[in-house]
Amino acid sequence: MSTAVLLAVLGLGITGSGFGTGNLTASAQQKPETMEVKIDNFSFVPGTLTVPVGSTVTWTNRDDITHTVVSTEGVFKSKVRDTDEKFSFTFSKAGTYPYFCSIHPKMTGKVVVQ
Ligand SMILES: [Cu+2]
Repeated sequence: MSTAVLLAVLGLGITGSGFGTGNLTASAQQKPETMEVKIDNFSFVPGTLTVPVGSTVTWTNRDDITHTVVSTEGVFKSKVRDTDEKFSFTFSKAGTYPYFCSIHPKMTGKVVVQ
């Protein structure tokens, strides 16, 4: 799933053929992107990520222990992610989306969609 989305984004970037496909459809003027958040040493890096509406954010666990990515407001929730496992979510509405790791609740981050 995340590989397919990434390939779709790369393909659109090269051909410039538009944004009409799949879950990357966006109503905003800004170009949707695929952005990465690293989970490293019990932290989300970057802690605050700002993306255009329609962007897909992929979290990758770089720790050797498990983590989760859970929206504080229940918008998204990953399964338990082990080392090098990923979780992706596409943000189709503007807003601020705080999240945390349900295993280590002191780990917090947020995605700002505009
Ligand atoms: Cu954690």
